[in-house]
Amino acid sequence: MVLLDAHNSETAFLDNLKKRFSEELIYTYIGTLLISVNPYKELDIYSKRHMDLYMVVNFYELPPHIYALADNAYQTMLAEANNHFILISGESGAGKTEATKKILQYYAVSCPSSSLLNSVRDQMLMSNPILEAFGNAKTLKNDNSSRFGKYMDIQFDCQGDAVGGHILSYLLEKSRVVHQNHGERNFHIFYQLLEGGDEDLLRQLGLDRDTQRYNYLLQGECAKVSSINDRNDWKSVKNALSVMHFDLSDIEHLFGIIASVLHLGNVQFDRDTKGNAVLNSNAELRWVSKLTGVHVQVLTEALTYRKIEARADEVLCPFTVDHAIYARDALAKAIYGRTFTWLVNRINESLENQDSTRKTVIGLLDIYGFEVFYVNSFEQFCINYCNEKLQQLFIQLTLKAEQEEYEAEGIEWEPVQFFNNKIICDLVEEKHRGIISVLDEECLMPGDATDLTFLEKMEKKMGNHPHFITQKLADKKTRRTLERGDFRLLHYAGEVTYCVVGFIDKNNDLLYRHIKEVMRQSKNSVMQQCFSSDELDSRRRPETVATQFKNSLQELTEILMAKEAWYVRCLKSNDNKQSGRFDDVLVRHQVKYLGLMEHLRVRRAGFAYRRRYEEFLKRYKPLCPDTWPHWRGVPAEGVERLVLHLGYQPDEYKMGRTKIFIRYARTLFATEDAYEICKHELATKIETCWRGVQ
Ligand code: AOV
Ligand code: MG
Repeated sequence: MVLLDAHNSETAFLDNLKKRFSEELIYTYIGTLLISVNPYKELDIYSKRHMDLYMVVNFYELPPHIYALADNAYQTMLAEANNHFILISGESGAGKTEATKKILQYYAVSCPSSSLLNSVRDQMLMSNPILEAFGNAKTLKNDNSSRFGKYMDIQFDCQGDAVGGHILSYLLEKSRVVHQNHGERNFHIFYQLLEGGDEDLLRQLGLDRDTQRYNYLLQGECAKVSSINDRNDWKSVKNALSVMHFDLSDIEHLFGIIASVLHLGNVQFDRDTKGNAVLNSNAELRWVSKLTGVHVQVLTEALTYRKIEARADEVLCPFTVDHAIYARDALAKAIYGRTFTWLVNRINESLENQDSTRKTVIGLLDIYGFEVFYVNSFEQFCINYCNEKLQQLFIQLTLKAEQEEYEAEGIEWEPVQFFNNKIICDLVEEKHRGIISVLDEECLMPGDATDLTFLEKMEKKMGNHPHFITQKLADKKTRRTLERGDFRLLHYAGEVTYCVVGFIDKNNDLLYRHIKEVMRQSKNSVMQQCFSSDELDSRRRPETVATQFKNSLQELTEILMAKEAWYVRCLKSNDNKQSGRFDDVLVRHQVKYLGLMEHLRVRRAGFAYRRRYEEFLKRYKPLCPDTWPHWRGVPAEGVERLVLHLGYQPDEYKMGRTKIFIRYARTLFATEDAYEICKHELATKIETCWRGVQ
């Protein structure tokens, strides 16, 4: 059952995964790392009965399961009173978001509870449908693809009660609001509102049920998706908003915003005789005005003129039609993106735990997976960069750290070779030299910078890099054709060709100051909070999108590095979302790039468990008469006495400089079981003594 002791070759490993998958055993362990292969069908393994089962037994005693990993993290957190996180990774559609939900459900349902805290749990669970409605969308890879990154801390008190939570969100793919590729949809919430909203609501919002009436919804030509029930999802979202105690007026304003985005998308412009943009009709803008409470004349001016400040004067400069469309789309993206941030903040207010006593946390990281489309743009560049960072973190915390620890502890060790993707992270993020730096330089250049000058600059700066190719450089490095406007990165998970068109614009993410001032006047309370005066007061240029993202990933890395890690590696079983089909080539590719074989080798040759001598002794000293109640000597010697007394065989453990290393988990579990029995006996003895005294 546990692969660690079974096979070492890639083919044997894959055969094992495939055989298990055919028996609907989608979970497999490598040590404590959990592999999950997407079954694309509902399995009867997530019931309350299953949760109860996994709650009471040791990790390896039942078939591998996501609940076992969740429980192990939870029990370790309780026993050691420290912070943990679960890194859930894998490519788009592999099952990360589903895995995250299963873990959250496990904590919400199985942890001890007091009725007071039940509302916290409900709210934690209910944050999901809301954020998925606003932050997920159908893509070609996944009908419910996360278009933002999410890190959620679940806070526990010292009894193990879930008492609060906090969510950090990362870079929402805002461009989807105004543009979708063929076969993809906008964010779910738009369709949910049109499909599920009652007649009265739609009337108040000036909306028609027909999605085809809205320019922002029709480009993908796939408003209806068989796997998605927008009407039911709408009900879940409404229910979730009420569980989270959103005010009725906030809810009204929230939907007003969603509707105003749809109306904005239908605002069209004509050219007047001077070539300037004029509104084609103001019917749509009147709705935007009604829903936002900004006067229609003011809105019209903001979408057709640019305000230029010249000394003490303000001059209005008319837009061309292209400029006006750009301003309209920028406004729609800004409204949606800021509303999403507002939602996350609002959810955090509900999840916040007021009690200041010490808490420990388990963090869940569910981020957009690696993705390659026919055309890849700035969004894929950011998403794939983020996946490089997570792979780097995984390498640092497992393969590299593990081997360095053996070395530091003086444990004999045969090093395992692995591909370190740091070289690709550096290519993207290095100061002054990486792609983001070059892009920022171009973005900050007044005037002449274009997507093509950005490409040329990259060619100059990183032309020799083994993971970077453009058409100019292609002959030397590869035979595969590239268009002039493309650059290709050789990511850890495969090659991706990016089209540079739009990089500068998307990285700048400019919203004219004039438009911000106008939105500030909104009577819609949510909108007011989204466009703050602080932003207008500040004259500093905001950081570019890529740099903000880079910094937020750096902060995330620091948050995670300070915690104990658990891993779920999700594998996609096939590219067609077909239930029960296991595509050997596809799975082999993922096993390769995720470094699972290397992980297996490191774990196999290594030790499943290690603890500092002091900690090990502190916990298990009651198990040996020499160490109980006190061991006054050197901790390492005490530990040696203890494990000899417990009958550890020489191949089961090694003594390092500061820690004991235990090869097999089963050894530790046997020790843990003995400890539980002993603890129970001790408690009974103490109770008997007390009775005697009384
Ligand atoms: P992702 O989060 O990894 O992709 P999801 O978790 O959304 O992928 O999974 C994609 C789809 O696969 C789900 O909508 C389910 O239909 C199916 N699925 C995944 N896991 C399971 C499971 N354990 N049991 C049954 N079906 C499952 V992305 O967010 O696109 O990177 O960006
Ligand atoms: Mg997801």
